[in-house]
Amino acid sequence: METKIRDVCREFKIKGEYLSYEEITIGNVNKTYKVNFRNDDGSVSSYVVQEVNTYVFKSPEQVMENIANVTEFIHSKKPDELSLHYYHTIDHKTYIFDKTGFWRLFNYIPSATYNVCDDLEIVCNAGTAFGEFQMLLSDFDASKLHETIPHFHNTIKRYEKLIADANDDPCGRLKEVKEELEWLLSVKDKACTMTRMRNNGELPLRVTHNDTKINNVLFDKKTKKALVVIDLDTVMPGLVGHDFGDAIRFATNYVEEDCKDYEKAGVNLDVFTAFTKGFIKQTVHTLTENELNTLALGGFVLACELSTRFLDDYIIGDKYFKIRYPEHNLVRTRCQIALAKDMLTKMDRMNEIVMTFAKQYR
Ligand code: GN1
Ligand code: MG
Repeated sequence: METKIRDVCREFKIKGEYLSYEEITIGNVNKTYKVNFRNDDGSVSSYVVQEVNTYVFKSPEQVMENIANVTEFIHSKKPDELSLHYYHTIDHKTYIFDKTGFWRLFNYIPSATYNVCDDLEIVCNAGTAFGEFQMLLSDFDASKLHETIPHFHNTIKRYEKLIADANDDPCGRLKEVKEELEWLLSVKDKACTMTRMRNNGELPLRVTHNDTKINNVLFDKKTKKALVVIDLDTVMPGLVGHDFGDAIRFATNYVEEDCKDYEKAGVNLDVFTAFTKGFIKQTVHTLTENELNTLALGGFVLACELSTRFLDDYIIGDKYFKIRYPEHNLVRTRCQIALAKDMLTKMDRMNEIVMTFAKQYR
């Protein structure tokens, strides 16, 4: 791997003396490495090298085109805001696509990231960052975007795939997951509410981030302010409730999304309140009533959707998500189901919190 990483850096014209590399293990699909170089003046510069997962992203060139367009658009509105800068190769491309894979390289931003966080100031700043991200893109021409993963947050299609793969049962794993599958099917109707509303024209399509985990925001270690929203791979047309919901299902969970003690999974309402405050303050003036009314539901929808995706991947033999041990996708499924169940019991309270901030900031 080291030789490949050094080759990639050379192709991206990185100057200086190569020192070392380490894997950054955050992220469930791409492979990410931090690489360190010594400059001529003795200082050290770090870069991020990423191998994009081409099983997941079938047209990675289109992903790069989307990122370039969106980053440029945000930069034109907020020129002083930090952003990831993708380096160019000798032949002026922002990627290398060869038989070893699809590679890209960008600047490393020293910062703090969180997988779980109960510092309410940081959580509120994350809500602000994702809310602002959405607002900055509110007049972005969505027809310029490639749909890099078709039907990404189409919960109905996610369920259809799960059911079809469970029927095929290619790895003989169905017998282990009967209970999980049964529960997911029992809430299918509710979990598909937002997709149905979208199909009926009751929810507007916007340009959304689509992967709003709190670890996709880089924070200043000292001030706790959000520095930049990263991982723009899945920026596509989508629903605001997807972005809010995905953030909620990840950030408000008492435990990490793949915690083996899944009975500990659940919504921390203080964290929910803090995130909601930041998000609503940014977005409230553009949200429709239907959007507001489905924000909290979005958390449940996304927890169910992720459960179907993790469970489906387990059933088909772990093809999509990186796993660190054989039952990893099953553990992820169980943890998301436990979270979804807890969300059902707290849904009224979550809706009240959304409405309180909506009134306050309107
Ligand atoms: C994947 O790789 P990462 O962590 O950025 C996935 C998301 C899931 C997430 C679950 C392209 O994101 O949709 O919510 O794992 N990304 C893709 O942790 O499928
Ligand atoms: Mg991602």
